[in-house]
Amino acid sequence: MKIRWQPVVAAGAAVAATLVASSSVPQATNHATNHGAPQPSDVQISTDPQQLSVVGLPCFPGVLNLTMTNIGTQDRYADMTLDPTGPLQLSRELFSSWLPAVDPDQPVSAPVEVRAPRDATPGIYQIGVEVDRSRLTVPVTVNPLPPKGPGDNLALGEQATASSTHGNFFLCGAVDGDKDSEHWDTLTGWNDGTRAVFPDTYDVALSQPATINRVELYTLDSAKYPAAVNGLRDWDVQARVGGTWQTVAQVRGNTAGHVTSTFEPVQADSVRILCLDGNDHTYSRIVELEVYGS
Ligand SMILES: [Ca+2]
Repeated sequence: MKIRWQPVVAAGAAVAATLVASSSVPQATNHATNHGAPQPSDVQISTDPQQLSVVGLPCFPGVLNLTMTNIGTQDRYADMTLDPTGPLQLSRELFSSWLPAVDPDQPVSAPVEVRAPRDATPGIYQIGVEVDRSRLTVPVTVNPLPPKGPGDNLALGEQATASSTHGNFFLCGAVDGDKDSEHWDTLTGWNDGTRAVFPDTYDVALSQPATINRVELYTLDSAKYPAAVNGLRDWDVQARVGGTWQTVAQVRGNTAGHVTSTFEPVQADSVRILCLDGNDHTYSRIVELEVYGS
């Protein structure tokens, strides 16, 4: 089975699903004792994308953008409830918002992260999305776990932590399998949140202790943002061995987009990039961090 590593949300072809439930129901059929309550058809709901693929790794969420639009004539408050099936875990199961009735209609959106645990049975599950009596169903495919044997990237999708993360970026963006800097402005890559303050740290915890001897770091290096101008310049590669961080490699004065650091094999349970400076001296930027064993 081919495993799709990128969340479907990254695909440009994704188009918002739209449902206006009950919109074909004539207003006259609503029951007579309506004390000014909004009609079910007042809120249009959609999700982008319409379906998701996820993998049961801790730092590999799929992201679903939820949208509610008041298409009626009365200001109102709305609760969108999310109902996941099977092993799916959501970062929220309720999205509530005040929805003023304005012209043109003003959509209100919020993201939800969708995860599956490592032991999730691969298959197709779903998330029910509901406002009043309007309902959508979003299919979610849980793909098999990637191999993590010799020669495989041990950092892929594993739990990342960082000293800080800029609000426009995802913590997990540097372990999502996408090392293409041209995707930087959209979804992939980590950017710290403390401008012109160093050091910054980006850690990834391996699923189990492993003998490692190589780290591949992809910093920002695109046509618009060359590494020599905006990439990571100085950093230490550290491995946590027996609970203690050890520096296993050092990189200084880098201007390349891709740097391979090899070192004597160590048995480690985590890898850290200790970011000491960027070429523009503002932010630490990592598009992808890969860890390999011997
Ligand atoms: Ca990435």
